Amino acid sequence: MSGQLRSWEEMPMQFVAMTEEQQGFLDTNGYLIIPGVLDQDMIERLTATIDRLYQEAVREDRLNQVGAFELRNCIAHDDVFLPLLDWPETVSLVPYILGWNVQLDTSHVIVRPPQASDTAASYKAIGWHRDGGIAVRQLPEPLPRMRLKICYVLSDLSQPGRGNTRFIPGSHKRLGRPSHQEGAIDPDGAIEVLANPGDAVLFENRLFHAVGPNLSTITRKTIFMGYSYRWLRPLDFVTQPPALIAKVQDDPIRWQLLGAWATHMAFSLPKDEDVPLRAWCEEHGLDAAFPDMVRPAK
Ligand SMILES: O=C(O)CCC(=O)C(=O)O
Repeated sequence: MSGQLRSWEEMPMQFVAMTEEQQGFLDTNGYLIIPGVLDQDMIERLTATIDRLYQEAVREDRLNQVGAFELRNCIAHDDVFLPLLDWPETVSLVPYILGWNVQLDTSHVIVRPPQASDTAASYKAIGWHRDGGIAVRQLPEPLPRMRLKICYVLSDLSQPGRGNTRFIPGSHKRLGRPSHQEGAIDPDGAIEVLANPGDAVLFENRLFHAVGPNLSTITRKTIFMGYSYRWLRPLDFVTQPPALIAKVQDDPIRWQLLGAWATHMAFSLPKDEDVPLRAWCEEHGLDAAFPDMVRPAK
């Protein structure tokens, strides 16, 4: 590990409180933008690594069918992604939303290079969907909130048309697919998410989202880190490589977030040693603020 990552190794997850305003916005809209969470040094290190991985993929003809670069479970590919596992300004918010019984369930680099200028405005790199794969088709509605993603923005997405993720605010609480007027590019109420390098965009699994064309000259670079209840299966891996878990074995919360366990029923009836994040929540008063969500009866 580099010197900078070693300092992260030595510091346990810091607590950053979620404000009532943030909680209210997320509850109403299904997403939340947290500005400026990555410092310039982190932006540069992540970008340099993603640029290298992207160039390798271009050389080896590994872009996907829409010309984008995707790297699933990126946290197992390069140590530069490891600090995002418990990045204080964002991951501190996860227990407010899902409680302490959580894991990382995806870490996904997505790079979307500029597209041909004659690409239709209605083009979608990914169509409108909720997150969770097959689960969201097999579960009856209304769906529960089960997962959330934190998108770290590395390139300038402050203007629309740059391959920005699109959301339908409020769609997390509605039944069925969003209404869509005939001939309209997007369903009613759709927005393009605008964000600057270093910003994080948190959104929950029920929110309808899609990706439009990148008609700019800027290559869109993003990392999606997902968190969910530990009794759900992860999205883009089965279990993390033991060598990766070994890197965080001295930090109980990182160990939990990477999906490690201590007891044989850890995922259905966790004991305290399976879920050290529980003690962390208690230490920071989250059990008092959210008694049902954060600290169900033992
Ligand atoms: O914005 C993107 O590139 C894809 C986001 C998305 O659809 C997802 O993470 O499920």
